[in-house]
Amino acid sequence: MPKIVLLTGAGISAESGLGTFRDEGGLWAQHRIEDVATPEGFARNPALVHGFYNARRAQAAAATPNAAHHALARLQQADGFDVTIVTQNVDGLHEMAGSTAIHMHGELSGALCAACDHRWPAPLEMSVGEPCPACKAPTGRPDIVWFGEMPYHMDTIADHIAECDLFVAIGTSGQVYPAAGFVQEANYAGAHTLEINLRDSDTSHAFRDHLVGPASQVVPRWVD
Ligand code: BV8
Repeated sequence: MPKIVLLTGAGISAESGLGTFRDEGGLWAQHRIEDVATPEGFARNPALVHGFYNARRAQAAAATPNAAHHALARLQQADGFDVTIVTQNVDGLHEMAGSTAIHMHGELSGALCAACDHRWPAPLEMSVGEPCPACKAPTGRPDIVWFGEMPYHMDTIADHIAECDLFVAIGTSGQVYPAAGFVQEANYAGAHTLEINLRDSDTSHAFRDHLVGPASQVVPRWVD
């Protein structure tokens, strides 16, 4: 059975109204990465980081999957293909559309204890000194992989890519590692590679095929 690995980035959720990071006016134009997406930033000013993720958690809770998410769910449920979705996104829209996905950068819906590594469903608003339900320490943080932290499920992802016949990247700028290196791993594995994006990314050169346009239009056409 043909094995497909799909890597999604913020661009697949853009038409669900969730801001991307590096497009015009994106999240990294409004906030310094060092302040809101690093462990050092969280140690320095936990209230600022909780505020950043509380706002994104509320936006994600109000967002709905778009036609691209739904098309990937159809593909994953179709007979005849073994489809793995690896997402850099933390918004939960793949699951809301009926997919299962590997979340390599964590999830807005999750909370993590910095002291004992316990995980639990995050409240809509997390605050400084959020108590861990397991060890009771005031060390709750968003269950998000920040810069300088090891993304989740890397061994599983590497195994899927090593065995895949087709690797498709959808809506990612190819600027953040290790995700940006996955296409090279797919090329080494002899897989066919396809990039779906509004425009060229930093890794477009490494893909054999390209489909250009908004994900909500291009992905359903490609899937169906
Ligand atoms: C690691 C948190 C090692 C979640 C994110 C120096 C010091 C430390 C590390 C490094 C360093 N130099 C390099 C690194 C590695 C670093 C890195 O890659 N830095 C970059 C900036 C150079 N990576 C890391 O730190 C990673 N960890 O290396 O650990 C290690 C080893 C041993 C032990 C411990 C550690 C961790 C990376 C994860 C960081 N967390 N975010 C959150 O807040 O959401 S990354 C951040 O960027 C987002 O999570 C996002 O997932 C990721 C990628 O962004 P994209 O999804 O691609 O979004 P972007 O806005 O960039 O692009 C949108 C795209 O969509 C565009 O191409 C656009 O054209 C397209 N688009 C827009 N609209 C549409 C569309 N396409 C189609 N349709 C549309 N409608």
